[in-house]
Amino acid sequence: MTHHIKIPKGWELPEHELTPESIFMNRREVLQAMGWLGAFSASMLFGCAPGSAEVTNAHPEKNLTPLEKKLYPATRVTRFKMDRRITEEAVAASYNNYYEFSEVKEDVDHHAQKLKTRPWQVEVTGLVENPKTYDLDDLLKQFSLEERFYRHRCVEAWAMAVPWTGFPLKSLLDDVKPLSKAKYVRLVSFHEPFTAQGQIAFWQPWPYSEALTVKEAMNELTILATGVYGHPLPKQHGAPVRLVVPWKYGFKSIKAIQRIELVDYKPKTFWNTLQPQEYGFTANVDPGVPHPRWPQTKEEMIGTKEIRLTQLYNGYSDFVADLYA
Ligand SMILES: Nc1nc2c(c(=O)[nH]1)N[C@H]1C(S)=C(S)[C@@H](COP(=O)(O)O)O[C@H]1N2
Ligand SMILES: [Mo]
Repeated sequence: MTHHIKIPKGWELPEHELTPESIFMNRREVLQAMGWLGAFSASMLFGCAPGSAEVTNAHPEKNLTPLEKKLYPATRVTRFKMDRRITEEAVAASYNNYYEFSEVKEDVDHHAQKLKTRPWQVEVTGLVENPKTYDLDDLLKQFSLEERFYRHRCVEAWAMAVPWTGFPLKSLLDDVKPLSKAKYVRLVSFHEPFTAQGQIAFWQPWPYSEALTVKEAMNELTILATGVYGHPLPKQHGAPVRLVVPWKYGFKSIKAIQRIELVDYKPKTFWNTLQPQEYGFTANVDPGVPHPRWPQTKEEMIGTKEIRLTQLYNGYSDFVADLYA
């Protein structure tokens, strides 16, 4: 039985509660802090950075390689029940959090096209028996892709339901064989301040990084996604490979991963370093834990604006509750 908890319209979240992830990241602040560049205008700074004018392999979701043409769309797995309508693709693809490119969700899809996502390698290193660097194509060939419908809940109180294509992170970890002293999996995104204008904020802990316990990383819900809506990821969703951990707030699901490191200490992470009171390390979706800026007992679906009650572990208790018992 599914739980259809639908709250009447009119309970919609006030506009001011749907403000961006952080107040730290507006371009004006970035420029003010860079007083030594006062002679340059914003357009000089952001328009003339090497490489930024050139759009490289834009729209990987439309320009499939022969290998990708064989692999997409992947077989759908129905084990993960969906209790709501899937978000429209165009809505999910034009409302994104990706602070490397813009603090304005509606602008991310445009700016993110600058990232060169081919060729791409993922280095898996640290406390493992077989450290290994995978080309994206190695990942696609070695691990079998499947499609899963997952809910996504951002700490900012917006939510979506999306068909990801990917494979369990566990398959990759089994391949490199973590040593028993490895306790955490640290995931690191790219660092290209000349491509990603948000990274000009040098006082922030770039590159974006996240971390899970090894147990969380091995959970069957945890996937590395290479696609969405039946095709490779568009850049704004984190091409060419991102994490998806659907029982945690969205910021844990790090995009454009370049390095995965097994470590024996609790790593520092991007948002937790910037604002620890607002972004806990564990970040399990929990309507019982209030947030200073956003309501956590309810959420608004992007596109339809439907309001729903937020569920503990985002509704994935059956899969993860025993991790925290
Ligand atoms: N590298 C990177 N990954 C990131 C982010 C980011 O700013 N940079 N934002 C996170 C946040 S806050 C959310 S809600 C999701 C949004 O994923 P989507 O844009 O595919 O919906 O990505 C997460 N992954
Ligand atoms: Mo988020």
